[in-house]
Amino acid sequence: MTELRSSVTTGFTSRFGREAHGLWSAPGRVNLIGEHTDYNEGYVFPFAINRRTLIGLAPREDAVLRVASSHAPAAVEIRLDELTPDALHGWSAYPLGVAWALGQFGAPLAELHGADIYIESEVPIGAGLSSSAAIECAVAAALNDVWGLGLDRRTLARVGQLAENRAVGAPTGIMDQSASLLGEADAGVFLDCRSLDAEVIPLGFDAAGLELLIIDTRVSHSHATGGYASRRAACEAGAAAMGVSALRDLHPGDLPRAEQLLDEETFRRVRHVVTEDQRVLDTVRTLREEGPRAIGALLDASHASMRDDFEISCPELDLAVDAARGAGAIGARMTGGGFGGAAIALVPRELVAPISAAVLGAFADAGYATPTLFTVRAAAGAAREL
Ligand code: GAF
Repeated sequence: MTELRSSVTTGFTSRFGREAHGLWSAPGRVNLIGEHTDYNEGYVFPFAINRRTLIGLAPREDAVLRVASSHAPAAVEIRLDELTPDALHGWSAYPLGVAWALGQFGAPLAELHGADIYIESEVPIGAGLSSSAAIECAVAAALNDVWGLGLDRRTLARVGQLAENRAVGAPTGIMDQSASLLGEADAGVFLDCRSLDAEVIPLGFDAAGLELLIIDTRVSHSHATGGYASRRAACEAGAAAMGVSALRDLHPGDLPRAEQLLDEETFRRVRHVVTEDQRVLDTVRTLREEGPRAIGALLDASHASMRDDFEISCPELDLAVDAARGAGAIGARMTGGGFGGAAIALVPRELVAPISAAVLGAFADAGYATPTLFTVRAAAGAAREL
């Protein structure tokens, strides 16, 4: 983090020719369990990770917002009164979309001063660890502070989601931003995506001698394209056919009726969501009653459901999960929106090296690109750093 701080400080000065007035950061997230349940108003159990996006910001005298990033050669600028989703394109739609979305939540954009913002991130892009939410939440936290808006963290999560839905055009749910804003060290965020009630629950991985291993397949995904939206549409069609406002209202006991009513594919989509909601509840209960070593079968079942019923896995993710499990992982599953990105494996600390070697060997044997492996810890949510 110290290195990232000095890099952002220097980057800000070289892009804008003056010093940043403050630094804010927000983490990426890993989802322990509860996939594609958030937009169905169900349950999720992610945690914020110790990989962060850091931004430097300095207010401006005029009403212009300028954003620059270590990944982009040129800054993008726009007047605050010109902010609309249609005016935003490419990477800058994430930070600028947040400014627009704050306006939708009451920020008087026409009366506010602009700002210069510089962004750097250590959250891998496209790995399913929500580099996008990390940008959105860092910017939301910063503008909320400098504009004196006083919005609470749950509202800021909705701001980030609105930016992603309307400015970026990805029809995603509320999970990633909630994890990035509400996360705490060594704990998961158990979120009811209907009420937005969140409970921070200790994970106990460290005390149990466990590590969470990320296997980034480097198969890249984007949620602004087809697969994610079509899964969401299938869920909404399934809910409508079953006469409920969201799949959250169905329970495993409703599945026989769903099977009779729905076509075969929609039924499998619905079965994933309904059983996944139940697995989140079971994971939280098991964690509390028996500790983290007992949740492996739930992680495994979640992966099977995404592979077979929701069909959002890919051969690389399946191989990562199988190889990790075969080498002694307690449980493993793909994480995030799917169609690429990363798998997670819950592993005894002493097996991190042999499991990593087994995964790398399996990928080499299959002729797949070499995955990136690293462990993550649950970390604190968005914060002002300086
Ligand atoms: C992506 C989305 F952004 C989340 O809202 C969630 O739907 C997830 O995919 C799947 O669980 O990360």
